[in-house]
Amino acid sequence: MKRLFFLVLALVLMAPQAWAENKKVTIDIKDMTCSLCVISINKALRSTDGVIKAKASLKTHQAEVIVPEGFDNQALLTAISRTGYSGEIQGVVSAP
Ligand SMILES: [Cu+2]
Repeated sequence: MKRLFFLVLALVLMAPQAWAENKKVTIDIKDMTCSLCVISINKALRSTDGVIKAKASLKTHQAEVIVPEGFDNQALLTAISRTGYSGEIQGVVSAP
């Protein structure tokens, strides 16, 4: 009986990690001016460890990046600045 209790406890404690949600980070990138900028920013974001999906848009001058819930958003800004652009986190929402 005691063993069962610990098993249930372990499952309950581990569940949030197992079903961890992703988040969508929207980043303002004001100095993005042409489709080449979009390509290099996409490339930089997509090659960043942990990034699930990334899409920069010239129309909105923003990039939307899907990363795991616990991901350090700063890594995205670092990747962007390495390509010569400057990004600013505009918002973070949870994503399915
Ligand atoms: Cu450009």
